[in-house]
Amino acid sequence: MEQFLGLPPDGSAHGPAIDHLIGLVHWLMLVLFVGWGAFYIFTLIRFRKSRNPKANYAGVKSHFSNYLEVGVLVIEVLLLVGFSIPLWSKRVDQFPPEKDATVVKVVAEQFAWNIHYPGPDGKFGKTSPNLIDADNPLGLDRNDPDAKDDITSANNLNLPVDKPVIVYLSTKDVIHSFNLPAYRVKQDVIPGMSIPLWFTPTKTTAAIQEELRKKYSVLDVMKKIAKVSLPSMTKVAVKRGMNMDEQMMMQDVTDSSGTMILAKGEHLDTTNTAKLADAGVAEVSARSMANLEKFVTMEEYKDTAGATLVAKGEALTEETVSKLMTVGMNDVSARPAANMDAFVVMEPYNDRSGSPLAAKGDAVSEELLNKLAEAGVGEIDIAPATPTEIACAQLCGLGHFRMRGYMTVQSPEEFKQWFDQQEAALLPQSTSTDSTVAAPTDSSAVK
Ligand SMILES: [Cu+2]
Repeated sequence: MEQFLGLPPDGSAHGPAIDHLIGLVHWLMLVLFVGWGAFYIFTLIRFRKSRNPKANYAGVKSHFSNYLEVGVLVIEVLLLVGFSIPLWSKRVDQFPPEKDATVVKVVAEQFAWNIHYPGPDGKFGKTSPNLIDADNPLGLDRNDPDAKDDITSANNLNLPVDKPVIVYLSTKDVIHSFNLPAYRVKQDVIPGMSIPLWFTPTKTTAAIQEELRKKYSVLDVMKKIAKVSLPSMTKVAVKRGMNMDEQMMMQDVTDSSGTMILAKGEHLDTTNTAKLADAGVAEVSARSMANLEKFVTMEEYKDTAGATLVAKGEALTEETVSKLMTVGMNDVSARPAANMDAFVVMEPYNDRSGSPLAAKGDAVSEELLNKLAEAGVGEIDIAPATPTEIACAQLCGLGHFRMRGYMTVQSPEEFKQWFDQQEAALLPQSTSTDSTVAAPTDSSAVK
């Protein structure tokens, strides 16, 4: 059952038990769905009007349905008491001792995850809401002796594999939900509370990425080649309040005194159609730009002097389309964009002469796909670029989709190396006046 549910790969010690329970619940639901569905169809046929012209007010006399309902109840109680509650109690009751675990605080905010490590002394430094600013989202008091060695990072959670992790969760604003799909962790984060959770990662991010490795056909992508006609110029009748956002103006419109009303390149959205209507303009020249940016070029296009105008593999954005029009192109050879940027190649690839095209871990960009096709590479091994991440499982505001953290589970050696690097980055802050090297690399790449 678990294989059919499309669950993400599982890299935690408690994960198999959770997946097993999810599987059992789905089995029960499947049996109920088929059972009740069959019963419903049976009653429709058995008690149809033509066979039962008169309603029977006495109804069913047998106790069969009662037994069935008690049976369902027994299974549900069994799932709850036998599987769910023991699993839950193990998560909240039996915390490992802090000295044997990686302890980290995670403070959520709209829309980021602030990570706080206690440093080698194992003590979290004091934090205060009064110290919170853009450079110090945690409000960490660096003057506190316990805070001197604390590591902070935004959206980057690094953990060593095969060692329990204790996370203390809190939030600065609204309710968020800390979700590590690949480690079967999900916990709501409530303002004003510090909620602990623990789990043991048993697989590194690299191992999970390897598990998700799959073949991807470059040939298939390249086969989708098509002739795309660049939009021709049309006369568009302007009506107030009309939204024709995909129409791009191909002329400047000025009033009688020469003041610009609407410039070439602007789009005919509701505001702009109103402007034109106000000025009494009834018709303009425009081109429809709808859906063109979903295509990428399959050839290089040059201007009359022979200089590259648009390179191979470029998206047909407004800019590229405008460029192509200046040299009078009407058709271009293009293919639908593959949108594979969230994937990386899992092996290095070379061209025919042996010089490298892509290293392991390079993003599967449109440019790379073109290069690979040119070099005759028909199939590549790919995997998601970030197979382990922190998601927010709570619709916490308009920027919710931006609330994405990266989680890297590493070997103990790799983790130690990362940890030491972070510590070394903290040192100059207290010993030298050079403040440019003070910030740990991770925390600067936020928001
Ligand atoms: Cu959130």
